[in-house]
Amino acid sequence: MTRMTVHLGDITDLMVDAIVNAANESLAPGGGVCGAIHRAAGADLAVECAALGHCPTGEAVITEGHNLAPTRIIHAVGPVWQGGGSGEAALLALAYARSLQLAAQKGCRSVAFPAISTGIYGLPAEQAARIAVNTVAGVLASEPRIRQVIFCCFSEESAALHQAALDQLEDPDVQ
Ligand code: AR6
Repeated sequence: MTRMTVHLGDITDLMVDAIVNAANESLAPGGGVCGAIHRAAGADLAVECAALGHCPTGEAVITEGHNLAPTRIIHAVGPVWQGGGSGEAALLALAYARSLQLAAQKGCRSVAFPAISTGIYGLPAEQAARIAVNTVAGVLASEPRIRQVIFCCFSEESAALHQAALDQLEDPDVQ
């Protein structure tokens, strides 16, 4: 069964149980995919995020989907690139893993991720794609409740990097 796929497009167009937002620690509406999600979800999303207040880097929180088709939005805070020696890889992996944990807890069986931290936060796209795919594969191997994960990429380059990382996975059962 293919549980992980790559999609090229806008994450706000996807029909899944939950989409993941590449958020900031203040959970404020920002630019990039975060801006797109807040615009599509409507102003009530910012109100709900403000009530939650804060999310540390490497963690995630969950809100309603508001005007979006997915019933939930998972706000994951990836690291800001500081050269690679500040735990960025581990923090990015944690943000993916925590997002899936929340999705499973809330009964979301299909989840779409953007390429967290590879835009404004500046992580190298190839390294980030490998971390994303390997982390998700690792979680799915012991998390049967999540049936489908989509890596929603906004450029052909990003999609190719995620597909290459998927192709390199050793365990075909989680692919
Ligand atoms: N659908 C899917 N992917 C998208 C979309 C979209 N509509 N728009 C952009 N991307 P970024 P970060 C891709 O900068 O690096 C925000 O202000 C984009 O091409 O959105 O984690 C937050 O509030 C890139 O590959 O997130 C934070 O302050 C990926 O999404 C900060 O930016 C992530 O780029 C987070 O920075």
